[in-house]
Amino acid sequence: MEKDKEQSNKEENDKTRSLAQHTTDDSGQLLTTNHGLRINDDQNSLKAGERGATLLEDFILREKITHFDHERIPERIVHARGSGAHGVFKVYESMASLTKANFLSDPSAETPVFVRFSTVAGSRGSTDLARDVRGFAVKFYTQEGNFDLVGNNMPVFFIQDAIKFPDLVHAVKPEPDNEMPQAASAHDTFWDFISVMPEAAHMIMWVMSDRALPRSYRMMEGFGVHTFRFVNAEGVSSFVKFHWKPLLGVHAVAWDEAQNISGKDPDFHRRDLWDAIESGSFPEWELGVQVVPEEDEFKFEFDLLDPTKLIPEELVPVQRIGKLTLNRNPDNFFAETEQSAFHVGHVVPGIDFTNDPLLQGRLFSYTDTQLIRLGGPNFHEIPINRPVVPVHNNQRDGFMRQTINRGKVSYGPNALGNGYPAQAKASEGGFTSYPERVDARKVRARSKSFFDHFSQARLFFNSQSDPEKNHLIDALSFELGKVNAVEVRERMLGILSMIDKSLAAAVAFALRIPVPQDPELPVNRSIPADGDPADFDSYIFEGSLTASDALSMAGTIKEGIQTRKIAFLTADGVDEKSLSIVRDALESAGAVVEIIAPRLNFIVSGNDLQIPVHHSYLTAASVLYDAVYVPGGTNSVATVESEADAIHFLNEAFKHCKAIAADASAMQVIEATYFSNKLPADFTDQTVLKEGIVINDDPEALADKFILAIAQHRFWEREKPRKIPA
Ligand code: HDE
Repeated sequence: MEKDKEQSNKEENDKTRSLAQHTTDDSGQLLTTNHGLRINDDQNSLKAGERGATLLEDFILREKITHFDHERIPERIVHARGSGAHGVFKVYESMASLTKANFLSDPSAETPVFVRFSTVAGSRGSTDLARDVRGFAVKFYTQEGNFDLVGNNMPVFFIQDAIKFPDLVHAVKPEPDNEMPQAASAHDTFWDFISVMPEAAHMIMWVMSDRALPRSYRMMEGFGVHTFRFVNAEGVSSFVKFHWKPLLGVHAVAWDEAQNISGKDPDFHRRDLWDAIESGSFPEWELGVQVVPEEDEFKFEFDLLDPTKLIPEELVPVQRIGKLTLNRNPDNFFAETEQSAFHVGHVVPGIDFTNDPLLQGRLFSYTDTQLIRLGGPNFHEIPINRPVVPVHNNQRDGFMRQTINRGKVSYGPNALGNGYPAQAKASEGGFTSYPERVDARKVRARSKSFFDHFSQARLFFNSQSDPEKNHLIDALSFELGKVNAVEVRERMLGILSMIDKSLAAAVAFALRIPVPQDPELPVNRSIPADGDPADFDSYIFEGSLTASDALSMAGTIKEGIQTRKIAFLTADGVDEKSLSIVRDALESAGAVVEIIAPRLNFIVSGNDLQIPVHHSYLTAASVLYDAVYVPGGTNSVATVESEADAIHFLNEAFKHCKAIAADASAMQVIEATYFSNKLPADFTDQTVLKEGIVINDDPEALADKFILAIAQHRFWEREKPRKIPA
């Protein structure tokens, strides 16, 4: 059923995107060279005798090796590691009162999209589970041309001006002398830079929070970050912030877990996205907008043009205006995901820019980077980048030109070509920039309205639940613990103390150094040129909002267990009922159950049935699952109890705060874990602990409670007590 739906979606997408697809299918075909010559022997090169030297004449060998030698292209300078998927977007109701963008005005239109998720700092082959920002780039193939919403999973950014981007990236990338560490911000140069960039304070809170460790790409939010403009058919503009809200909620893994996943399955997020789409569990997000009328531009305590600020949802609610569904995996990673080229400057009529200085710099960067990465100016002709509407202009030639333009005329205006291609009037969909009034001196300066660097960092910290605050403190203690230069740690404590004194004290406690008493704000252009760095108090503003629920993940959607992965720890002799009743219940609720046993292929149940095994203890690991269950059956339970890997599996699941269930007859396995002595003395086999442990002798009752527990995602309360006083 789901497969049929997927197939029809695939056909629909293929149809809509037929212009953009150049697929090839080799099945049943004979081997040829790149120029169509059929190849008779692809196993042996041409030699002077069977044991002789290879001949230069062997054009087939040379063509093949040359192509291979050139198979790699430069990886993206940032966001090198990523995964993509195709899908569709549909607006719920016409947004025509706010924007003339066609794809946001017609609820019956299904716009094909390609989405690429990424980490930022790591190389193309690095782990998915690095502590990092995630890219969330969406290409809408609209009937008015491509619109790229090139966002992140965090709503703010490190810097306020594009001119600092190369510095930020040099600081976070592996250090230049020894190329270490890979895909990690926990090193001296990153924190040195941050410690003298107070404007990064807010973003640092996000990157040190669990948002930097998503459980899945399917379970993270997306943000356009900058304030953009909507412009309607009457030319009226409003400011807009874009959001993506995942229908599965926003969930993260634990830091210890993330580091383990990086070893056990560095492709964890890539695999998760791929598997969900292959199985028909299509990931979905709602597109949200926060709209601010033009006349309210100066109504806020922060500047709408400052990309280190968000608009709290309490001040401007997020309206959900449409849905994105990812329903098709790419056919070829390189051709589609790797060659996809996004650009914030790809807009359609009805969407326009603001003067956010970070956005303005990005408008230059994205085309420039594709020129080097994709080898020339014709990257828009690569199938994944082509619009679904035809392209007509007088641009010609260049490396790898695909289009065969007919005729003599490649200029305009022209008379020989009857004036075509002709400019489109606004009424014909021609793009006109919003005629924002500009009357100013040319200056290299920052607006004073950008100089509050701490109030929203504080808002974020204050909005976190206790476990989230603990994680943030642990993350800062970890990262600064990996920094060798003590003065960098000290300067960072100074920055933290400007955000929140108790936060700074908790990190200082872990580092065992005092919080500097009179920290100075670094002398750079993050404070007014005539400002006194020693007078940092004057740059510490109190925002009027003290907390915002939307900034915490604690209150996120916790309904259902669709696509959650559950491990069953088993062995020969398993009680078939205790296994299959729970498995069937979990699967009917949409979860994915995997049977783990000492050996592969199958186990034999107590009643002599063969049950397929997905993984042995060798290839499975607790960190790759959301929850774990130990079914009954005397021999199975005895084997699992004596299997060190199985006990480790449960211990890790407990440490990472996951739901754990066991048939009451498997209690001896639970007793072999380190957490058995944490269970209360009055623990009975009918109890569902608030910590998410379910033991029951009735598989049906157990399954019901287990499903409720898995849906909670994590029982963070199991962790150590809070680190900072209330
Ligand atoms: Fe990017 N960014 N960026 N960025 N960015 C790139 O373009 C850049 C920024 C984002 O999946 C590059 O094609 C500058 C903010 C995503 O292919 C490059 C500045 C946000 C992706 C570039 C920023 C982003 C990129 C590298 C500061 C969130 C991956 C490869 C002015 C709103 C897109 C490429 C994909 C990629 C430049 C800041 C998001 C070099 C100069 C803020 C999701 O052009």
